[in-house]
Amino acid sequence: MQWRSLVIGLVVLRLSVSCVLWLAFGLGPNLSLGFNFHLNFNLHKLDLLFREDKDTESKDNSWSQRIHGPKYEETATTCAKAGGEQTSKKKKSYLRLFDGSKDEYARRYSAFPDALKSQMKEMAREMFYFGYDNYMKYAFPEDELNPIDCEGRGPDVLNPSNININDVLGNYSLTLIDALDTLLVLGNVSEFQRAVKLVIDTVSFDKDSTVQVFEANIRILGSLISAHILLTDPKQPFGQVSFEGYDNELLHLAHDLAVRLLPAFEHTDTGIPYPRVNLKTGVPPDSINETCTAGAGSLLVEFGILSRLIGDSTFEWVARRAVRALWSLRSNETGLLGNVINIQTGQWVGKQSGLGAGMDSFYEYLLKSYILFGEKEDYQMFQAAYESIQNHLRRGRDSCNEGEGDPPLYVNVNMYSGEIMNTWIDSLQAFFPGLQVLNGDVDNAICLHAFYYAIWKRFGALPERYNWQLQAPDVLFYPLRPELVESTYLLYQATKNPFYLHVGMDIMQSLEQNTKVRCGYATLHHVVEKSKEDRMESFFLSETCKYLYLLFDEDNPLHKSGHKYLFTTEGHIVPIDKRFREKQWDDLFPCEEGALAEPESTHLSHPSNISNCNRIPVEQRFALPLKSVYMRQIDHMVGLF
Ligand code: DMJ
Repeated sequence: MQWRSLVIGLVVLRLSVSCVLWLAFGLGPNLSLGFNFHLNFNLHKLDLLFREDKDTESKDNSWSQRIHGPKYEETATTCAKAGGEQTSKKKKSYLRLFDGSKDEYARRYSAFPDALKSQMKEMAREMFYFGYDNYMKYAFPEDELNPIDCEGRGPDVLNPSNININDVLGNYSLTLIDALDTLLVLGNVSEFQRAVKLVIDTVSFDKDSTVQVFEANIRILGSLISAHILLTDPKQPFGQVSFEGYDNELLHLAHDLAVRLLPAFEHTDTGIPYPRVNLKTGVPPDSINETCTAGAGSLLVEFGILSRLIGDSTFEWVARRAVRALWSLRSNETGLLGNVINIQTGQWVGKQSGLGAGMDSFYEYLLKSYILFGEKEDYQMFQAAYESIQNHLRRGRDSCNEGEGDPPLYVNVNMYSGEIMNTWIDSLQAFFPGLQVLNGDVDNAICLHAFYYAIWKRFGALPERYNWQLQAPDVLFYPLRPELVESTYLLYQATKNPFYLHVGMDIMQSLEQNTKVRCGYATLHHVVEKSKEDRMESFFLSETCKYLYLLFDEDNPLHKSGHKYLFTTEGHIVPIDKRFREKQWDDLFPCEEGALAEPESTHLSHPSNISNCNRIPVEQRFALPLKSVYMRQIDHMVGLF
């Protein structure tokens, strides 16, 4: 209790100081405990420091100007002048403030000994088993483990409108299914086989459960087909995984589930699916007609693989129709999509365009579908979407590792006007650097990742929403999400820079320190106070632990077998296999034309089979991925010092 009083005391003190400063100098409130009020990331003030003696130079790259326009900049100037010392040091560049011979960043992140790597690998393994074993002991066959009370959790039958729980939990042993391929990544063939048999013997989808189509698809369907493919792979790269008597039961289960999801695609005027179905009875009569872009448009990877495995185009057809419908409704002006749409009218109900909640995996699956199936239209859509994102969502300096200006950041904008809608970024957006790596844009990936890592360092977690202008979380919980570690892993694969091993170690240590409880790892209710909720989401085992383990396990068969694997949005592994690229049926949409106009111009390069490592300049491979001056800048901007 004492530390809590101390923290509360500090917060009160901090608020009082902020208040006084706000009244005296107009510096604005800042909830940071770091007493960094001299630069509180009110961006207009920060920009002033970049001016140096280039007062006449265009500052197109500053967030504040691109966010608020030049008028705002003028007002801000007056405001910041009242703020004190910075403007009097007009000749001093902001970046130069951070330059110096003592580079503790380079020292801290420059090497990662092999012994430490092995230790971290073991730590990730133990983390997984602490969650998994306790789930099996206290919760199975229920969906999730309540890690504080050491109990199982199923759907909230007493409160059907509790979608936070009921969208995901379907009374189908969710955590066990979601964890299947992580067992193989950890090399535990016998437990994988035992788990597969348990699933075959105990799981049925003939349940009166209303679940979200998207969640059932990525967590259950995706895991079943991934496990099936790994089991039946003739090369058995993960060891002798196949077992006698396996008769494609996982594939049959996946098929059965997919058939139960199909009603979502019926009676919709646009082809965009309903968000939820009851596994027994189909779309509930009181279903809403609104869905989010990611929910409706991220089904193609799993549905496409299923279709190609069983030779029935239905699943791919409905998923592809939904993607095309969403795509055709993008703004003519910006090329952007909104985040919520009416599935009957095609009207955008949510006009916010961003990279996080409601939109994230839509972009992800355009590129991943292309990589898996080789359908040109998927890449054309991705390419055009990426260009719109770079044009309208990206703020900050042009180059991650060069020049002056704010660090690049992707903001939430109105899909039609491109105007900024708020000043927060969400925790889900931390997946985007991983997608940028996959697209060969390692430079941008490095910067965005660095921003999220700085937020992580400040809170020991990622708040669900972080307000970059206030330097404070807007939404405070952290449900053990994997996105930052996923990007960290993919950036390490692309660069092999030890910096990313340090990031992984930091993440793992914070998880141990802040989220470990009696029977597992618990959702953080409040990233500042570190209070907890009694919930361990299934993606902690399927993604967070998997990516952490793989980060430190360079010799994993996934890296060494010679196969190339793709991670689904739930972290399930699927081989990039010729058989998924072979056409089994004629064009799914033979008579339509023009649904997918070629993007007018593009300077984006096609992903190639050249290793991403080769795209990193040699000198950068042995230095920090982001120059320390820029790392300091970001750390400062999130209130770390
Ligand atoms: C997971 O279910 C998936 O990663 C999904 O794409 C987004 N949300 C969670 C993890 O945060």
